[in-house]
Amino acid sequence: MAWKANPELVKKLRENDVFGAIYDEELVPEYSLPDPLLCLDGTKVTDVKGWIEKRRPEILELFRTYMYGRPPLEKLDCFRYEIFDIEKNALGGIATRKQIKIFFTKKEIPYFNLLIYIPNNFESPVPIFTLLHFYGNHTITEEKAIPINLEWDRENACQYMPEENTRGSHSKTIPVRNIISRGYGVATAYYGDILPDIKNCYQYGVFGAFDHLFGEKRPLDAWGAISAWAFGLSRIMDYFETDQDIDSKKVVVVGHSRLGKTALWAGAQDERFAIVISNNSGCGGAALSRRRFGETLKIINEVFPHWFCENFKKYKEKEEDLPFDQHMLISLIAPRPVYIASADQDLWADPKGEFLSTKNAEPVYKLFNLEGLPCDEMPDLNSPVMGTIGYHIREGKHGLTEYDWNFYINFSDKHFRKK
Ligand code: GTR
Repeated sequence: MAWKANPELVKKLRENDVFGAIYDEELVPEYSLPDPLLCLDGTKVTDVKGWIEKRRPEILELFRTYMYGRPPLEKLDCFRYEIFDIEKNALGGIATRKQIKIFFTKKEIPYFNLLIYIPNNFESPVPIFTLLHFYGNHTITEEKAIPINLEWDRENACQYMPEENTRGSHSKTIPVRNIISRGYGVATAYYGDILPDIKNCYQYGVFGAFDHLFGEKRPLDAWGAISAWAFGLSRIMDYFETDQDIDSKKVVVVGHSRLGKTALWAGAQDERFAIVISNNSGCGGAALSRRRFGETLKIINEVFPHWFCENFKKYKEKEEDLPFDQHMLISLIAPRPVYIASADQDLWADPKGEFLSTKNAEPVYKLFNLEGLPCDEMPDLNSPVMGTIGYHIREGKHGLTEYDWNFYINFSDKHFRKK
């Protein structure tokens, strides 16, 4: 049976709503989705060549110009990294830990620390999951060799030094031992080191380092925070290409929530990511904007004005004018496998809208003669579906859980360990 939102929950959300958000399926406006295969000049793409040479670049350009924005530079000429820790006997001997400082310029800041665990009992190079995280690397495991650094308090827009007792406090969101035992490496970094997630982020992180290249004024399509974080993910990928323990052809990029939006945008642009996974990414991520269900473009742009480029603000309450919708973001990942996951109680992120954009990316996968998403309507709760496109809706709240991870690993096994 197809999943449907719990009417009790809908009622409760409606009663407590302060944004004027839609939680009832009946209130979703009528809309029609742009065709991912229909070019701006009115011609229709009918083969892989047309997709790769014409339509894909066109769609990428639309997302860059009107939504996520673009960085002021194409290539980093002074990218450098410094490996400051290698421990072959990490996590009681099951993994090798590496820590790397990744610098964006010749200067000492900005940089971010990449924490990597590589399984010891599997043949290298290994496939690897990579994701940005909301807190410092020391919250992922309890290992004392992971430095505790300043973090950003999002609410108060200031920095603070986390307490020693926060070591391992977010270990549940990245179950490192489980991932390692399945033969995958895992690499993570704190997103605030790439760019702090605050309205006034412009002087910090990669914006502080590169925005002078724009000249006097930030253009209307200058990168927003999601683009900045996605840029960081691509720099992690640059590093992977230099590390012989990592199979850089088998990198899975994952992200939760705003970092799920980021993983999709990183994966859409950077074709080196072999699999892309979005966990509860919602509005501005996997969910269709035109449904205006839960969080809308108006809400997201007003609460988080720094996430997208200036041009995107024009589409507040004008979703139907967008030359794309989020199914086209997912279609940019084709022919590479992509997995989208929702949570039952996370109506703010519009699970049905996440499913529909996933399903509507399928015509592009079909062009490549690939299976797409093997179900026609929304699957039942806790019933993952996996083709080249995967989808699940699990019970519970907004969050990245061990349940989600188990299926991300199964999905990666399905595609990487094919006989
Ligand atoms: C919410 C935001 C969502 C989602 C989430 C998160 O406040 O409205 O778009 O990204 O934060 O990142 O946890």
